Amino acid sequence: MKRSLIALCLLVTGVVGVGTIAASVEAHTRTVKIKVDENGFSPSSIEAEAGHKLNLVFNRADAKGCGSTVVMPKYKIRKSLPVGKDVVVSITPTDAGAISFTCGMGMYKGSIVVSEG
Ligand SMILES: [Cu+2]
Repeated sequence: MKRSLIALCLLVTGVVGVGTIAASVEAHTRTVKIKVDENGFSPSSIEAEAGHKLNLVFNRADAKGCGSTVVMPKYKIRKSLPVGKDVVVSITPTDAGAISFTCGMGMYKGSIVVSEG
């Protein structure tokens, strides 16, 4: 009887422990929606922390302007942006500093400002 109670305690502790880890990873992931239209990216400046995952969710509002592609040279990312569809770009910056992204022709500019995690 006492033995099974200890086993139960361990089980509960284990479950709580796993739950806490999952929650903290989740809390350290930042997701930012970015609208792409004829004015460029909004927001065009995004803050992030080194070592924490960042999901940028690009959504092209209309076919005007030239936001059909997003490019992030540092990570060799180049993605098409179909109108009205969420396109996710996930990165985990390792160092503090600025990471730029642009449209396919470099007219629309955006920047990820990474601070020490
Ligand atoms: Cu352009």
